[in-house]
Amino acid sequence: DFSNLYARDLLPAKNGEESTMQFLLEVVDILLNYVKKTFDRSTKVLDFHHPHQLLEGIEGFNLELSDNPESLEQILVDCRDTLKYGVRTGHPRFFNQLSTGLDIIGLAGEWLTSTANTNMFTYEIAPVFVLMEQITLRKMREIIGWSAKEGDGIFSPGGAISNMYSIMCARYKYFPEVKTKGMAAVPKLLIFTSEHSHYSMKKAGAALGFGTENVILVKIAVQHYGSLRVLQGHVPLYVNATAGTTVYGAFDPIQEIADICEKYNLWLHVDAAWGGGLLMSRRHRHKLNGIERADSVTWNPHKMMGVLLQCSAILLREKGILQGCNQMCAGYLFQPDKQYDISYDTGDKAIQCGRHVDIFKFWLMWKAKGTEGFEAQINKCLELSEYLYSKICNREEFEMVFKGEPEHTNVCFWYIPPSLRGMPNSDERQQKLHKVAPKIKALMMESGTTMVGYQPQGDKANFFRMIISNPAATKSDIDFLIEEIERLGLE
Ligand code: ABU
Repeated sequence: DFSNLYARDLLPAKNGEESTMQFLLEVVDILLNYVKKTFDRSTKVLDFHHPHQLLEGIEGFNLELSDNPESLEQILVDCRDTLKYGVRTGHPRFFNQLSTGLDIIGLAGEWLTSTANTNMFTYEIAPVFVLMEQITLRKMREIIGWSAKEGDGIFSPGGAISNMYSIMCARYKYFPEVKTKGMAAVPKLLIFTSEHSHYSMKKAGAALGFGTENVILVKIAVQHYGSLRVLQGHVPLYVNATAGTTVYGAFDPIQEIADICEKYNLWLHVDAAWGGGLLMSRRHRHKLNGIERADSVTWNPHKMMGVLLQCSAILLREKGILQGCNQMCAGYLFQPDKQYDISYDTGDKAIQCGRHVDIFKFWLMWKAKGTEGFEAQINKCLELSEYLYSKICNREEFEMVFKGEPEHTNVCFWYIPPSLRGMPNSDERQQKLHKVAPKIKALMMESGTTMVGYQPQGDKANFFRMIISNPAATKSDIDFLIEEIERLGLE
């Protein structure tokens, strides 16, 4: 009975051991139930409520903070409710995002990480995690095809930040004075990226003082890079090639882009946040051929490799740039006269100070699966997307958004309701089609049975983007999703 117990009765309270153990066992029980249900296809993916319903305090779930402490009984109820009204992103029928799944070893790793509750900035306070990060980054560089010894890298809070690091490093490499003198001391610099690249390129352009107008979107075909549109008085600095675009899962031709970067002495970054996982697969890694010619790579294990959020790496071919670019030598953290090799105080490579331990769950998963375990997991997801594509590509109920088999697990399609089938293409048909995916998605969320994303792209009406990155998904889940879209499409 926790109704008369409070946080103040738990450790470090005197005689708090017993109640602490009992309380944590209850929490573990809640978590284990959630884990079991996540994989149970008879449970829903979500129990949807509108924001105002949750804010009003549905079934006693009160989100407001109070001045008085709540009993541990209530805290346990809060834990249950938090999971109850959330979304089970590990459910085999959750296809909404690039990062899905609930890896059990990863989960154990995350629990341990929180228990250790340390900070990645110095070897002094995170000796084991810092070494794990170094070893894992070295392995990733080897897989990219770089000399493992020479490069560098760091885990960052997501792909957008990893991409931002790459631009900072490029700028520092060519114009080191920017660190002390700012953008006024350097020419007007241009960043090139493909039309379908992630919006974080523009975001970084804005945040780093380039200006979004100086982030030039290039059509994916390489001949357009060949005639990079250079504005008068501007200096091209950096080209981003995307390996696995967010919506289509397309791969830019890295070899050809690398040729151009070499010719014009430009920094080549490969945003493989989504596609990087395919490097683990002997069957699919050819899609990233040429990545070894890049100066930097973003690779998010929390996407295709199923590592729990968050886990994103920025990797660099050359050692020293990351440190040179970001180092501030704060005396209270990075004392030069420590008793150990201070090159392991990696925190000054980061733009943040405090840094979460993202490495342990990934390292533990790699230990538990081996490289070949990741390979099998990734191959399976790609096979499922091939299954989905072959299942719907020739049916009158569906229309594919782009021709040919998808390169990644993104399968993009329209559901065509009976009223639009056989109707010639026109503005009216496009306008009606544009409303179909949002309507079905809303019904899907309200029934809670499955989740898949939709979006417009360019002049294309809203279409579904199906993603398979959860190793728990099977053909039966793909069948279910298709049947569900058809069922809801008839409502
Ligand atoms: N950073 C891109 C994530 C997008 C997605 O999960 O759909």
